[in-house]
Amino acid sequence: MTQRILTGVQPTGSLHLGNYLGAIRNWRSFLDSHECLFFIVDLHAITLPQDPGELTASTRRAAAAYIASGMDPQKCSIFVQSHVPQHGELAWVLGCSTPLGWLNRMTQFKDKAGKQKDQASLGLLSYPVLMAADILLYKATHVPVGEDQKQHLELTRDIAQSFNSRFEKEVFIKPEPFIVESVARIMSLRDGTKKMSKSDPSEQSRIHLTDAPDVIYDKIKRAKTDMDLLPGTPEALENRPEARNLLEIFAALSGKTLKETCLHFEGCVFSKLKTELSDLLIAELSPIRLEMEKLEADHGYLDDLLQKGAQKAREIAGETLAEVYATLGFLKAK
Ligand code: AQP
Repeated sequence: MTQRILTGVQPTGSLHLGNYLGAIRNWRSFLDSHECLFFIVDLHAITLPQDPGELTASTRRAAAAYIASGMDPQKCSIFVQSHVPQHGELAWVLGCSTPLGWLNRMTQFKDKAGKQKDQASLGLLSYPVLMAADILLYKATHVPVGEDQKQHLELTRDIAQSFNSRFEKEVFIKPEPFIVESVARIMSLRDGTKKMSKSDPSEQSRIHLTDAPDVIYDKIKRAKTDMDLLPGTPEALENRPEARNLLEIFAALSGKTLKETCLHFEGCVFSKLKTELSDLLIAELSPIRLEMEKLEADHGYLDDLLQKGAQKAREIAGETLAEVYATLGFLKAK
């Protein structure tokens, strides 16, 4: 059976270094070994309010970021979630048999809904059901997930299992998580205890893939640090979240381990780390930024490519949905 990978990012703003190191950069390694479907999850994005104009621009920018980061459109399908209506259709079917208790346990819902649970939308609560539909529609065998999405993938497996058992048929494949252990969670440059995030109100908290070299230098220069010299071992980074974050970013970009990186900077002041880190970031991100600028200027090319990706996705998704509808006993449309 084809090993199929499905993964994506929400177009909720400009992609940042966390999205790149934690997700997109690792997707390249699947291109030659798996059938790859990379999508832009706009239906998920609207679980929180989005500005319409910004959403359109962010969707094209995400597609440009995928391609510029090495997702060769000849080797994978890139598409927008809302271009494939089967996502919403399957989500409804799965939602009809997913117990509310399962959804109420999801920690991301609790985090995002906060104390105002009654004010949170149905979409925010049922987000994991839509995610299950995304994955099960394509019979994805593997899904690269960050630590924060592990619980949602477990729910997807439970939903698949419960549907298959009820109808005594292997309609859905239970997907395996693909956790890239080597990649650390990239934290905010302003607060080493908070993850780097598109929705952080501070622009200084993150490096965008589109940041020019002078902006990168400036953000790294202003990144929060502490008063001590840099330590020689990872163990000594306990309670030094900002130092750990900058060293981990350096390690991820240089291909060194955190231990080797600590040794390299042992006893140094932060400014030395910041200079070397800025140089590394600029070398990695500049070609991506330049390629993104070219791609973003060509809406025709991007939109055509996304249409082709959606066409392929609709073929696979349509087959699965037809199988699901037949299993449920829905009268076949003429
Ligand atoms: N800081 C991070 N470090 C490592 N990985 C990260 N990812 C996101 N932030 C970091 C990974 O990027 C992928 C896509 O994320 P997403 O856009 O779908 O949603 P998210 O995780 O909620 O990302 P943001 O930036 O925090 O978006 P907002 O602010 O809109 O919620 C995922 O694989 C994620 O693990």
